[in-house]
Amino acid sequence: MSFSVGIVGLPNVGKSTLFQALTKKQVEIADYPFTTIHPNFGVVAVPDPRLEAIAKVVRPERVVPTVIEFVDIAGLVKDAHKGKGLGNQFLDQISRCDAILEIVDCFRANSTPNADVETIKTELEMKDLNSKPIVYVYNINPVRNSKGSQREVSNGVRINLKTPKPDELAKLISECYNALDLITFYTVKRGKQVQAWTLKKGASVLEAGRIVHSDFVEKFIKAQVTNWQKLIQTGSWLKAKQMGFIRAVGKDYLVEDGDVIEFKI
Ligand SMILES: Nc1nc2c(ncn2[C@@H]2O[C@H](COP(=O)(O)OP(=O)(O)OP(=O)(O)O)[C@@H](O)[C@H]2O)c(=O)[nH]1
Ligand SMILES: [Mg+2]
Repeated sequence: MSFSVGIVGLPNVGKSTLFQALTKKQVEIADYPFTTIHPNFGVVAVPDPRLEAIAKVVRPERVVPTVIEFVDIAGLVKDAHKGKGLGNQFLDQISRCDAILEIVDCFRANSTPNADVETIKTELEMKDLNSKPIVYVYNINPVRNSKGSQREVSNGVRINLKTPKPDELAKLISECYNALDLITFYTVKRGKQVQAWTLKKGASVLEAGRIVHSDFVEKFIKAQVTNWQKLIQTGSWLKAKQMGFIRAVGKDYLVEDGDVIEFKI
C-alpha cells in the first residue's frame, strides 16, 4: 500500500518534467499542451534521516525506505469541471490521489502565476478537492527571475524543473510526504534489514502488521515497541531491552510516529 500525490497544473507547465526527475521514468515531454493524456504512475523513495540514523547503529545488509506514489496527470484548463479539455476525467484522477502537487509556470516570460493558481483553485473547488493537502511548486527561471512573481504560501517550493538539484528534489519529496500527514514506523530484521513503513495517523499495531506481512495479522500475539531514538541511544535492540526501553503491546496499541516494532507471532 502506498499513498499517492497527483501532479496537477495547467497544461504545459512542467508536470511531466518533474515526474521524470522524481521517478527516473521516461515519459513524454513536449512544448505543447496536452502532451500527457493518460496518467503516468511511479513510486519514489522517501528521504528519511531517522532511517539512516537507525541503519548507522544496526548496520544491516539492506536499508529499505518507505515510498510514495506520484501520478503525472494531464493539464487542467478553465472550466475543466464542466468537461472542458476532458477535465472531468482528469479531476477524477486527482480525486483518487491523497495529496496534490501543483506546478505553477514562473519560467516563461509571459507567465501569470497568480492567475494560474486561481484557475486551478476554482477547478478543484468545483469538485470539492480543495480540502486535499496541496504543495505548490513554482517552476522558476533562475537566470531571468530568481524571485518569480507568486503568492506567499508557506507550503511552496521554488525550483527550476529543467535542472533540479538532487537535494531540491529530496526536499520536495519530503514536503509531499509531510503534507500527507502520515506517520512512519520501522522494522528491524536483525543484521539483515532495516525498513521504514508508512501508516495513517491513529492506526493500530495490527494495521501496521498488515502492511508488513499478512502473517502478522492472522497470527498476531503481541508486538514489542520502542522509539527510534531509544534504539540509537542504546545501540541495539538487546541493549534497549536490557534497559527497559522495549515494551510489549497488544493489538489495539496505536502506533506512534518513530516507533520501532517487532511483531511476535
Ligand atoms: N525553459 C524551461 N522549460 C521548461 C521548464 N520546465 C518544463 N519546460 C518545458 O516545458 C514544456 C512542457 O513540459 P512538460 O513537462 O511536458 O509539461 P506538462 O505540464 O507535463 O505538459 P502537459 O502534459 O502537456 O500538460 C517542455 O518543452 C519542457 O521542456 C523549465 O523550467 N524551463
Ligand atoms: Mg505532461
